Amino acid sequence: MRTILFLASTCLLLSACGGSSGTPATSGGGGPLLEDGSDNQPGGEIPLPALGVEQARYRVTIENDWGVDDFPQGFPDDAHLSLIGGATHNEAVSFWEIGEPASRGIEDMAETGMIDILLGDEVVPAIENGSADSQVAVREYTGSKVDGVPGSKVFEIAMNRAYPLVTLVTMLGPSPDWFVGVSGERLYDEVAGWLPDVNVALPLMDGGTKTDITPVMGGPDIIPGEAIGYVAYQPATGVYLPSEVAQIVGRLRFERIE
Ligand SMILES: [Ca+2]
Repeated sequence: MRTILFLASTCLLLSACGGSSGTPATSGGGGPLLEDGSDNQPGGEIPLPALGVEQARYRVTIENDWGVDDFPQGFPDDAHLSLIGGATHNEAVSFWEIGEPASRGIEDMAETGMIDILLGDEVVPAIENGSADSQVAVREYTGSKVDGVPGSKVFEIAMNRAYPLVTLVTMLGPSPDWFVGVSGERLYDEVAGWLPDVNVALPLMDGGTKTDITPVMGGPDIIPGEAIGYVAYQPATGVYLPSEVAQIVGRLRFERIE
């Protein structure tokens, strides 16, 4: 499920979204075309410094595809992606994984939408012990999909070559304990250098700490928490159910800009 690439169609979609939000949809393209087909942006921008530079900056676009047309069961009026929290880090730390129980910080993020426990109790200690480089915190909501247009939000992150991974999470709200995100997504590769354009599909995740399975806050706890897994809306039955199959409800795009 990691780096799933959406080629031309997604680029067009993202460009449209960037334009509508007042953010230029320019790209750091111009480097060599990689085997995975990334950096396929048109336009003759100045090439970015290659491979080995220590630092890079990325424009991050999150898209929310959760909308009433595709997910009609009890679709909330105030549907959104909540605060975005995370870290840039190395392989010595992981903040969440499919098949593992949620940490307290991930549980709180998935249940309440807050990111302070994740950042204060998990990311800060990782920074102090040298396994993480920086916190990521975006304290704004991302709207739902309306009339076929995904909600979107754009922000930037700074990367250091010694910490080539990024973890980002945000609650699908309102919900019992559902969230989307990436865990240890790699933006620097020893062979390819800084990756110019990484696109990730975001499945709907269940944090494993609440029993209810409709898009409503709260409900009974599961103690101890179960493994993080997928939950998916079933159009045939009209309800959400735990799933073995990833159902994509959003996307993250990381475009190198410096
Ligand atoms: Ca659950």
